[in-house]
Amino acid sequence: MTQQTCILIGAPVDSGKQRRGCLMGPDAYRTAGLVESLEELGHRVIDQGDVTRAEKSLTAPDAKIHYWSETIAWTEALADAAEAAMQKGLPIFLGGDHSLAAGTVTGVARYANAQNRPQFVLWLDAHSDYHTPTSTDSGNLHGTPLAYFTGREGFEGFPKVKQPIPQENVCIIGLRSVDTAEREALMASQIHRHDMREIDESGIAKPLAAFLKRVAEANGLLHVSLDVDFLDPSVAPAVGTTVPGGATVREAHLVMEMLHDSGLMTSLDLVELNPFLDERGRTATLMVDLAASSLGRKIFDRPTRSHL
Ligand code: 6HN
Ligand code: MN
Ligand code: MN
Ligand code: MN
Repeated sequence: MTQQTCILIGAPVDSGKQRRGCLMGPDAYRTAGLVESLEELGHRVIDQGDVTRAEKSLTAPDAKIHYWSETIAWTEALADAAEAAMQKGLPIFLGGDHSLAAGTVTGVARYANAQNRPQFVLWLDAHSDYHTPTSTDSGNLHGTPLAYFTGREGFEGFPKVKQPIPQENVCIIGLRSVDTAEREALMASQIHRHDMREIDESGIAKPLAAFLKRVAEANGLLHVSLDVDFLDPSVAPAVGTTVPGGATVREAHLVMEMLHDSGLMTSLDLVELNPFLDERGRTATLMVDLAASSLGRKIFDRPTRSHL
């Protein structure tokens, strides 16, 4: 198995929504044994501690938007941290809510651009997070990062996205809660989207294998953004935006195991964990186990990548 240098980067971002608690995420992952689990797999692990952000006071384009300045400051800080970490190994961003992906994805995309390689994004989530600051009803910016890094409008005040991720390089799996404005924009886009109905009917391996094949053929870099609510709330209760009907423990592990087999994942976000809502650490532990699967933990070795 190839040994990786895993760079752990705490991103205690809590500005993407009003319910507080995601700022405790990075320490919950550390407490649940993330470092030890990855070291046990033979990887080198460097925990860089938590990123900090600047203080800013900017005016939001609309009064309904929550924590505009804080989220912009996090985006700047995390984009820089992500770009720098890509030079050193495989960054794992310990969130923090999903607004952090505005920074992490644009940062890794800057690195990909410098390498002359295309950046791909796998978004594992109940939600599409494809609102713009104009279309959002809730005003919660964790519902917007995918719109930001694909270059949609309405983010003036945020760092300008110089290398937007092409729509066809994005694949969302796990969808079951999409707002009307997001649905219309998604339908008009080239973003690959796979809802739970499709997973129920044809299984989760099929759309993932097709996407991984395209990443491999393009010699792309692959950022994976894992939202806790991709999972069913019965197994992952520690999240503010629970939606019933999510991925099972095995479906989620299969995704991570296939990612490992593909050898394509170059960066990873673990987002939306709210330890304040957890039950004896079970959600944090499951997320750590999923990260371990994506980095090579398996039940038995398999001779070939038969599903690809
Ligand atoms: N997440 N679409 C809803 C909103 O408020 O815009 C939910 C967003 C959830 C955000 O999954 O990271
Ligand atoms: Mn999300
Ligand atoms: Mn979500
Ligand atoms: Mn597809």
